[in-house]
Amino acid sequence: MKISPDQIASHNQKHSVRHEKEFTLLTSLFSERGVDTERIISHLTDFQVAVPSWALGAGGTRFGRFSIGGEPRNLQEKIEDVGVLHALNRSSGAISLHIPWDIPDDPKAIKQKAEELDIRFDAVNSNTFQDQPGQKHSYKYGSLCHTDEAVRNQAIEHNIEVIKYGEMLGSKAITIWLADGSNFPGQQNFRKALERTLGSLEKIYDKLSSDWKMLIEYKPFEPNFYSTVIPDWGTSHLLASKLGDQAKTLVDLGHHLPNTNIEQIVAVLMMENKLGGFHFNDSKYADDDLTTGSIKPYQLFLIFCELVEGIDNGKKKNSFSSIDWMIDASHNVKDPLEDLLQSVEAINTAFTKSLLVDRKKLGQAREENDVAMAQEILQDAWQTDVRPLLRENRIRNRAAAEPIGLYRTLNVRKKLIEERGADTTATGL
Ligand code: PSV
Ligand code: MN
Repeated sequence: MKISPDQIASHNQKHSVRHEKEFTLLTSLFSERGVDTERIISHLTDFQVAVPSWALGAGGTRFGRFSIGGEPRNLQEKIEDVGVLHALNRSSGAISLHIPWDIPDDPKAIKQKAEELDIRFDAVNSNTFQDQPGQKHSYKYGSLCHTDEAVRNQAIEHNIEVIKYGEMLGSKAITIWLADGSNFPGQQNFRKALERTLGSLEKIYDKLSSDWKMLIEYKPFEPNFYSTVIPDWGTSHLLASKLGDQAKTLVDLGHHLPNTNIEQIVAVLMMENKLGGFHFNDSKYADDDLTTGSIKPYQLFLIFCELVEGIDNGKKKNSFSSIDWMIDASHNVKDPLEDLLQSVEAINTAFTKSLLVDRKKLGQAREENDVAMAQEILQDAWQTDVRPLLRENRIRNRAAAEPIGLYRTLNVRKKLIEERGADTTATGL
């Protein structure tokens, strides 16, 4: 399934009158406020969010999984689906692979397919949280932290293999998330488990080329419910600091206890040049993996405010391109492709609004401890309807004025079902 430039052009034609009206109004409001519209559009054009290879099918819970039909049957088809998303919004020009769910058996062909669709490979993810058929040692009691050196070595080898796959495809980072931890008090020696994890990570880190990053993800609970070896950003940061400059922390928005101030974590990590990447999603309770921006869009905006602050004003060299922007979500009831389009739109919305914040005025309000004014300044940006700007960015980049609208007009899901069948199941969780 491929969306043609003609289909996009005729869709955009239908939206042109309304769009012109809305965009002209917004730019005139912006020029009164001294906002540089072109600067924002150029940031938006450059900003690409990677789609997770494991989120292109309908997810589920341990209670059940309801297939959407037409799910990609292999990696080639997953890349085609990302191609559909990217054609619709021109903001999804990357894919993040999970190994062994998505082993590139023919890396050359996969790379070529991705290049044709203007898609690059973002971080590769290792998986030592599930046992694979025929695997010698089990990860039931942990992987990189395991008490048995043979299990640790198997997990280390797997991570090194993942780096090799990534190298073949042009990835520049490996993301490591460990399910390692304990379910009951007394089960694990916390200090020894962390020391063993560090020792294992050192062996993987040694295999990184100089232009690669190791992204260390943290999570407070699940699947272990008493302790996890890397429960929080502090522990991830500690490991990343001990490992070296190429190791960084990855912030998955769902990996925090309720009401954690994630924007503050982002600010501190940026201060230390240790923010390596993001897994965007949203949640009401914890790792719900819901559509980004569906529950706490204001929090997302505040996170982006810190990102912009850290990039513009940080003493250490942070840049938008030095951070890996990825989605990590699961779709139980929605069409995953529509859901991903919504996530990218929410991310771009928060990003755009954060660029509208009058940083000079905000700095002044902070210096003067004018708390109400500081809030007014944030609200001024937050309350602005930036949809015409996002649409303008898409139209200029030959994407669809209204991505979900065109997706539905073209009956993409129906066509995918005709092509692939109604009962296909994509690999992933
Ligand atoms: C774990 O909850 C996680 O966030 C990690 O990033 C995994 O790689 C991914 O989800 C698996 O779905
Ligand atoms: Mn994640």
